[in-house]
Amino acid sequence: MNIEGKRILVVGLGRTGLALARFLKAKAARVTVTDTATEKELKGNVQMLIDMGIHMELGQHQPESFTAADLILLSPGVPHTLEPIRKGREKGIPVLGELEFASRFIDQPMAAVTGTNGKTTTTALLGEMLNRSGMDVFVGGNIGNPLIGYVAEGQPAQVAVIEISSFQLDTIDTFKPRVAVLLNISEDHLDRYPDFNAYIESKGKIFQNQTPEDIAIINRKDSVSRRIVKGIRSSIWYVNAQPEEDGAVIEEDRIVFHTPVTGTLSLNLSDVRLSGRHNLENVAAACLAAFAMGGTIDGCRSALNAFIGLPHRQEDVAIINGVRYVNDSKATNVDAVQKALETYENPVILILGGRDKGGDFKRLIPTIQNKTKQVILTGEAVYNIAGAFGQEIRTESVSTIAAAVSLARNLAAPGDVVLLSPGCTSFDQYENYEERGEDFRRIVNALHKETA
Ligand code: UMA
Repeated sequence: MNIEGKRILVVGLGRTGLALARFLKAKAARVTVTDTATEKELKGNVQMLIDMGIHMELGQHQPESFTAADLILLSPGVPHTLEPIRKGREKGIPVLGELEFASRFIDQPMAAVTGTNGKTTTTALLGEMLNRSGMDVFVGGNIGNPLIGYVAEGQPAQVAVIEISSFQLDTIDTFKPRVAVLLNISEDHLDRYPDFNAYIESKGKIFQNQTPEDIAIINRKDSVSRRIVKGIRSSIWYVNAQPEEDGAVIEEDRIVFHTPVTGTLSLNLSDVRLSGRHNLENVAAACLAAFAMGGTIDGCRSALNAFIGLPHRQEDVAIINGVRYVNDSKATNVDAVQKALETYENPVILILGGRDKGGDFKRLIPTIQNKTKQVILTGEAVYNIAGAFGQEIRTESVSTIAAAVSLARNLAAPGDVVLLSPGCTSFDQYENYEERGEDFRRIVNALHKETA
C-alpha cells in the first residue's frame, strides 16, 4: 500500500495511535492524530509527536478532518459507528482499523486468537509453544503490542501470533489468518454493541476470509460459538471434538489430539500448571493452533511446563492466616467470574463490582449459592448487582477495594478463598484492570506484612 504523501487521520492516541503515527510518519505520510482527550489527559507523547511534525487535534474530533483525509485509521477503543467516521465513509474515504491496516503489510502466516475469555492466556501460550518448537515468533495485538509496531520493525519473525478483540474484528475487511481460534463467546461489551447478536457476529468475522486450506479452531462445547460454524469455509478442528472429528478431547488424565498433520498424540495433564477446566480448554486450543502452525508436541509440553499463568488472572497473591487471596482483576465479565468460582473447592468470599458493562449477574446466582460464603460489592455497579441478586443472595456493599479486602479479612476463616473477580470494568476508579489488580495486590501484601 502506498502511503507516501497521503493525508492520514489516526483516531485515538493510546498505544495503537502512537504506534500508527510513528509508522506513518516514517513512511512519509501527512499525519493528523485526533483524540477526544485533552493534551493534559493524554499524559506525555503529544509533544514528541508534534516534534516529529505530526498535526494534533485534541479535546474533540473535528468532522472536517474526517472528510478531508485520504484514509482514516481507527484505534480499537474508538467505535467505528461514530458520526464523523460515518460522514467520512459516506464521502468514500476508506476507514480501516489498525489490525486490518497492519495485516495488509504482513507476509508471514498469522495465527489469530479470539474469544470472550482466555484469549491472552492462549495467545501467550501459543507464542511460547511455537518459540519452543524452534520458530521465531511475534506475539501481539490486543495482548498490548499493536501489530503495526511489528510491521514498523520490518516483520523480523517467521510467524505472527495475534490476540484479537471483537473491536478489532469490527473493522476487518481482508484480514485472513492461516489459523483462527475462537475460544468461547459469552455476554460482554454490551455497552458498545446494540445487542448480544451483534457481538457474536463480530466474533464470527475472524473466519470470514479463510479458505479451505486454512484452519478454524472452535470449542464444540461452547453453544454460542457452535452457532457460527455453519458459514465457515476452512477446515474445523474442535476442542472437545466428537470421535469422528479432528481436534482435541480432554480426558481425566490427558488431552488426546487427532489432526491430519500430527495423527494421534497425547499430553499428560500433569504437564499443565494452570488450574480450572476452562484453562484445559485454552491449553487444548493453543496446542491445536501450534500443530496447525508447524509446532511440535515437545515444544507444547515444554511451554506448558514453564507456564504458570499471567498476572491478574486467578493470580495467587498471598496466604494469610490460612486464607488464600486471589487477584482475578482481568475478570471483567460475568462468564469470567463464573469460571473463576468453578475453580475453587473451598468457600469463597467474592469481591464483585466496578463499572457495569451490561452483564447479566442473575446468571451467577446458582454458582454463588454453591460456592461462596459471602459476596462483597464495590464500585459504581453496587446497586445494579444487588438488584440482580434480589433476595436470593445476601451482599455487603463498600466503596473501595481496600474496604472490601478489610471486610473480607474479618469474615474469612482458615481455608477460605478471598477472590477479587469483579465481573465489571475498573474504569469507575482505575485507569485499567491492571491498576486495579496491582492495588488489590498492594493492599493484600500490606496485610501480610502487618500479620507477619
Ligand atoms: N478515543 C477517542 N475517541 C473515542 C474513543 C476513544 O479519541 O471515541 C481515544 C481515547 O481518549 C484514548 C484512545 O482513544 O486516548 C484510546 O484508544 P484505545 O482504547 O484503542 O487504546 P489503546 O491504548 O490503543 O489500546 C488498544 C486496546 N484497547 C481497547 O480495545 C479498548 C488494547 O486492548 C490493546 O492492548 C491495544 O490497543 C494494542 O493492540 C485492551 C482492552 O481492554 C487490553 N481490550 C478489550 C478487551 O480485552 O476486552 C477489547
